[in-house]
Amino acid sequence: MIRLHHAHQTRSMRSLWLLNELGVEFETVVHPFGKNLRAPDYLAKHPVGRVPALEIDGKVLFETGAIAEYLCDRFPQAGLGRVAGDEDRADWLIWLHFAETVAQHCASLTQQHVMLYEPEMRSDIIMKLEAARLGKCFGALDQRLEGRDYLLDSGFSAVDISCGYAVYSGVHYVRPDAYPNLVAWYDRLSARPGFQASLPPEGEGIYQQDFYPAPQ
Ligand SMILES: N[C@@H](CCC(=O)N[C@@H](CS)C(=O)NCC(=O)O)C(=O)O
Repeated sequence: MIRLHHAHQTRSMRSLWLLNELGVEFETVVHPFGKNLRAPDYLAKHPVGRVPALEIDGKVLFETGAIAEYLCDRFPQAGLGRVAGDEDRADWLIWLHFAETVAQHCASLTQQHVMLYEPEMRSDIIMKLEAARLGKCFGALDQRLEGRDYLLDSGFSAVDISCGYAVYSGVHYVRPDAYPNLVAWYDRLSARPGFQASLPPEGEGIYQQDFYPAPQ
């Protein structure tokens, strides 16, 4: 049995979306986002109490990049990985890991705008800086997507999921209108049944607003 430990709208949505695209059987344990992830039984699965953790083949995997690579190797028939020797292997690795460059800005912005609920806990400078840095990442994705439907020349793969999740999170903080290639790609991704099946039930999740503007 494959079991995914997930919290709605967090990075574990990447692994959930990938599992949905792979079409394999799995179960999902949904955790509330918060201190319960530091309970001893969950810390036995993830050493610092984060999501996702994936139970598979008698092991518990953590880190979305490692999970993506493992699942693509384990279920090659889905064609979402690019193995060593494939001409898109280097690009697959680059965009798999660039997804975390993007997501770290989203995580910082989520901490500022959503988790630090008292205004005096927040930093205007960090909110502005992180939004600007996230915008640069949107620019890099937009540039890569010029003339391409997906991040790789060979078509849709797990790296679209990894970066696509980061953009799902990021559009809560940076408006994507200035990045037309990114918008067209994200529209293609978000229409996929696998993406739709990874969304939380109405009203659940970490975002209470569609958009959190940076302070002026
Ligand atoms: N690099 C890790 C990041 C995992 C991570 O930090 N997940 C966040 C959710 S997006 C988390 O569990 N945060 C809980 C917390 O900080 O308390 C990955 O890609 O899996």
